[in-house]
Amino acid sequence: MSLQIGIVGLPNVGKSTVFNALTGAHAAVAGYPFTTIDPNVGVAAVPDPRLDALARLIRPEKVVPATVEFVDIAGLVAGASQGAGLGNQFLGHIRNVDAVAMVVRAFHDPDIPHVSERLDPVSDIATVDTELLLADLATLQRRQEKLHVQSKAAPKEYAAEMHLLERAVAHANAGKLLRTLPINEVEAELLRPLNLLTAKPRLYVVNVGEADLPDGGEAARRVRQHAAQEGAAVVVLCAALEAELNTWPPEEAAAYRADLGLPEPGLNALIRAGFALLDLITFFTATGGQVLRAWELRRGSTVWEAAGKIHSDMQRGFIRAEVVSVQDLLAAGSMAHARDLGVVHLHGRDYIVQDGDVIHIRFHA
Ligand SMILES: Nc1nc2c(ncn2[C@@H]2O[C@H](COP(=O)(O)OP(=O)(O)O)[C@@H](O)[C@H]2O)c(=O)[nH]1
Ligand SMILES: [Mg+2]
Repeated sequence: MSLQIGIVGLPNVGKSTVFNALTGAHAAVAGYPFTTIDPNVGVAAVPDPRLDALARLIRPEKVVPATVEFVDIAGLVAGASQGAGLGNQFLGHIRNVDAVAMVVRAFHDPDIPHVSERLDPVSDIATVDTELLLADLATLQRRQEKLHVQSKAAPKEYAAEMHLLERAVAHANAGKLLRTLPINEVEAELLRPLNLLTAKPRLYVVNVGEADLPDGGEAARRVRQHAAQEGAAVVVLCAALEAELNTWPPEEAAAYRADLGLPEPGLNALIRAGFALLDLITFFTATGGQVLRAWELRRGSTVWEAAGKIHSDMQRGFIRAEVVSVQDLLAAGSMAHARDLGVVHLHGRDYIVQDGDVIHIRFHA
């Protein structure tokens, strides 16, 4: 299953507009199909200039981009952790995603109600985080109660986890996201099964009015400042504009963007930021020169794991991999020339795949 990014935030901030624009954008850009799996789940192709350059070099019959899934999660209201609104359902959906894109509203529109009178994106973030933290506290406390019972028989065995849970509860009680709790690998493993909502990787999407593009103005500045404390990425876009431009002829849309000082669709930046957030890298394959494909892979994976993504036969019969970086291949101009130049390397199954590797797997059929 693909990794998923949940689009979350208060009602009427533009979540569905972003989600729908993601759909529309990629229907319009040849080679970057966007498929909707169900009304709330969509697959976004990852825009990648390296793939485009490889396609110009190899001239394959088909180009398949790397992908990442987005889920449009219904709006959260204050009190959700107590079941208000779609409360539990909402929190359950967030529990299932691998990362969170939090949309905040920074556009003015008197016709579209907002939870508070004033536009204050940082306070909106706090409203959402309060609910997420309350839900996490409930999860942590349930775990504590369970351990308390279990540890009666074997206190030593559970001491480390009990201590960790106490620290986590204190952290959340102080209003701090569990993502910022300092923990080691072992502790991370202990917390992982709890699927804590505020521990998930996160980025912010500031939905601004068109007049505030390209930098996003004061609201975006405040969100950036807030995000910097968490080390979170921020993407500024105008969702309504993105949706509108998707319906325009591509050259006209590009010209309009250029006038606004936007180098590319805001959604491209969002997809790339989401990809990075999931700690994914890209490797490329060009099967028989006919199908050029970009694949998403967890950073730190071996070439043997990469082979398994392509085909289970390739993994089972793995002999070795021929690897060249996309830059070296593009500079060489052809695989044959790259070999002559000595930039194609042979690797065994334990080689750690690097972002931008072009890989050819040799295997026993
Ligand atoms: N003016 C303006 N309206 C927007 C923008 N983004 C979304 N909207 C409008 O705000 C309303 C709520 O948007 P929606 O995407 O359904 O919000 P959600 O509840 O967060 O999913 C809709 O009427 C949208 O057309 C924007 O960037 N500017
Ligand atoms: Mg919606």
